Amino acid sequence: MNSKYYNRRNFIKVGALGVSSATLSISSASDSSGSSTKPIIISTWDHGAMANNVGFKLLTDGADAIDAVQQGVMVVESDPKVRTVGVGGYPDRDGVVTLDACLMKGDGSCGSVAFLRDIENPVAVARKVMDETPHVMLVGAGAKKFALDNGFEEKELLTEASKRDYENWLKRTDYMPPINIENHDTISTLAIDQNGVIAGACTTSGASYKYHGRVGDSPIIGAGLFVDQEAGGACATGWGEEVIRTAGSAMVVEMMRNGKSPQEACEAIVKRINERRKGKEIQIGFLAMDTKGNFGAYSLRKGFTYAVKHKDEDAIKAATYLY
Ligand code: SD4
Repeated sequence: MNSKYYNRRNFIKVGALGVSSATLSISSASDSSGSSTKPIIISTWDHGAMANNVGFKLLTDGADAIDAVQQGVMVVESDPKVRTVGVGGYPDRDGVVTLDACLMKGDGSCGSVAFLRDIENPVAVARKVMDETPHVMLVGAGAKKFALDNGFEEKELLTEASKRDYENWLKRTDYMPPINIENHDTISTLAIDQNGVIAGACTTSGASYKYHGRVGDSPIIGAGLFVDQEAGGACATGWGEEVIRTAGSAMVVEMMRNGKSPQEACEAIVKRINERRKGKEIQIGFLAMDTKGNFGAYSLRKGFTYAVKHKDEDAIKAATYLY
């Protein structure tokens, strides 16, 4: 589906919007934010608070959820201090930063790019794919050409810090990607706007020191992200191969459609993944929200955090977990 034929709105520019460091509390996981909370925005990890600040301001100003999630995650993509997304992301094992991103609306319109090089904001390219093409996904050189043709500028994504880390990694490894609980931190965001429309976005530099050409779950609609206006949305972070194998986010949404709460659905998918692969060495986290704004989160291992923002709450929470 192509949103051009749906409710296409003008792209909202928020260049003047700063990212304030809101006072955030760490609290334990919450199953729910009450019945019918909107607007609301939730994002993976502590850096999700940056995305939430920008997205929530847009939502309260009346923006569409798809614009809020996109603009929110773009701030994280552009921040070189976030080493797992966009500029400054860890490179692959050949020293190249390659990015994966997608976004999706409750009506099924979606766009995605994968294995994209040299572009600061892959999620904005994914938005163009959604709005301007009859396709869902562009990858690699084709995605880059599409971006350049549409006015995106080429940018070196490998920062000095990432280059230094890569050179150190080369010295102490066998040129094999690490499989461990630290190898993650994708930003995935879900939002409901004032009209009750739900949307999500997901963007990452993927698993650090991955094989050149590897694509994770994050840009795959149904794996790293899935949103449905009737059932809700879900997104993932962590070792993407397991999320792809289980069609993770689509599965969570289907479980919600069949009556599970967001929290129960996140727990069920993580337990299913664990049954297949006793993955104590990996981390996987899911975040889900139903169309009333009830949300849940659960991870395989301790340590998964997520940020929540709505009129009554601005917090970073610790997800409950299996191990
Ligand atoms: C992936 N799910 O590429 C992503 C990893 C991640 O920050 O969360 N990266 O498998």
